[in-house]
Amino acid sequence: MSYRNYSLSQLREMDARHHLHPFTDHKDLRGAGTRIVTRAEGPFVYDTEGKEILDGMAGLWCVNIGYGRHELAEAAYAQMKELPYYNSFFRCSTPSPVLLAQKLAEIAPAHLNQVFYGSSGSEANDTALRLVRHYWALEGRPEKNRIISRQWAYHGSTIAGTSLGGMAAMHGQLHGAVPNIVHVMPPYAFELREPGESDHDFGLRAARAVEAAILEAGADNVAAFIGEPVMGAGGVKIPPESYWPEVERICRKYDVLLMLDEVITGYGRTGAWFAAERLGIRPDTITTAKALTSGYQPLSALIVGDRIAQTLVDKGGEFFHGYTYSGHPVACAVALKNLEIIEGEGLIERVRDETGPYFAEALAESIAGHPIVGEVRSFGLMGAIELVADKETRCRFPGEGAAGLAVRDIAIEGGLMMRAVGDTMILSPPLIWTKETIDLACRRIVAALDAAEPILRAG
Ligand code: PXG
Repeated sequence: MSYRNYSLSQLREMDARHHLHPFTDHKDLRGAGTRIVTRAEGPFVYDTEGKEILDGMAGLWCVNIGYGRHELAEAAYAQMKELPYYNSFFRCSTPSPVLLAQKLAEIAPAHLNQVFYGSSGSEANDTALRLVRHYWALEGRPEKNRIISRQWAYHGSTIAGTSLGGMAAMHGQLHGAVPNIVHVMPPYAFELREPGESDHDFGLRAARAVEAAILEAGADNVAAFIGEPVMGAGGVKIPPESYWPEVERICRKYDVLLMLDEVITGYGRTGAWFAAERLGIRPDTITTAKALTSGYQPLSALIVGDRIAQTLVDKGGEFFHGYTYSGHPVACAVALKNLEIIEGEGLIERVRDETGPYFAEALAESIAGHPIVGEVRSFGLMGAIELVADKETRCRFPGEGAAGLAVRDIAIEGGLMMRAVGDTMILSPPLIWTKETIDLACRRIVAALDAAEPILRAG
């Protein structure tokens, strides 16, 4: 039955009655109701009232090729007709995950050549956590199992994802995290840099927090460090250039594996297939999901380095882990078509050479000077705008996060979907955005900031 048989108020009422939403205060939602999005095309989404909204978040950081790409629908349809599902357990395989694994090995850094599939970034990180611990156990060092992560990290919402992540509110509801995971300071200069400290020095200090955690545990007890190249859900926190090379040096020094979570940064967002390339580092695992299919199908791929894969093969023994939908043929067929489009349309080069630099300039020129903006920053097509009450002191508005929510709601009303992380406004647009789309977004951001300012100042 089509949703068109229902009125907007009926849909909203059924939503409220039966649908528990992710990351939602349900009491609050029952009062406010949901915006029901029914259709999308190119860079725009449309709600039931026909309102057109420029999607500054690419869905949830995932719709890299934009909406309405029928080629992906056709790839799914063809695969469903031929073989909708078969598993990859028990010495079976199907063609599309095989072809996709080969493609991922081709585009990933040279030493990463094996792929383990799941359906979400959270699952992929669960796999990554098990795999690095299994690796050290196979190497005869089962006690080398501690994982170092960072405060404000987001690695998913399953128990492993939440435990790896560093979101205090999520940990508060966990009632028992996966043991042996510790969190160190993130490289978030806007709030953590000392007065007079250079970006470079701050980056080194943040990296050395990783070393301190290794030394505290004893290197023989530390399996891996995990981090997002640029923290996404934590607020587009971009590390100083000194950070990642120093983290990598420290990991190598103590023989600690380096796990990169590229669920957001993977597949072009930073102007490279993977941010690892841009940062010039050699991770042992790369977690990917989201833009692997541009969100058209749920699919994740943990891309595994030769060192770990070789041990799995050489030592043997079953790795007791996997999901019904590991290597789902329809999702993998859609991913193959998506990667073909990203490559064929030169979207990565476009971000690297054209829209990424233009996005940075546009934020600096049209947003940074606004009286309630304390900083703008971007990395490829990920951007952040820090809201402040006082530009000089960078003092925030009262009521933590309230300014962010106000600006977000005004921006959506004005036709731009932005996300707020506390008082940091976030953008992560589809890679199909042009310079003109960036200009349009900036006009809508300025309008939202202008409209919000008097309201925020009035308290
Ligand atoms: N790692 C990273 C770096 C992510 O950003 C995940 C893992 C988990 O992926 P799944 O597919 O299990 O959700 C993510 C997901 C937000 C938001 O509000 C961000 C994510 C998911 C939902 C909301 O910014 N990132």
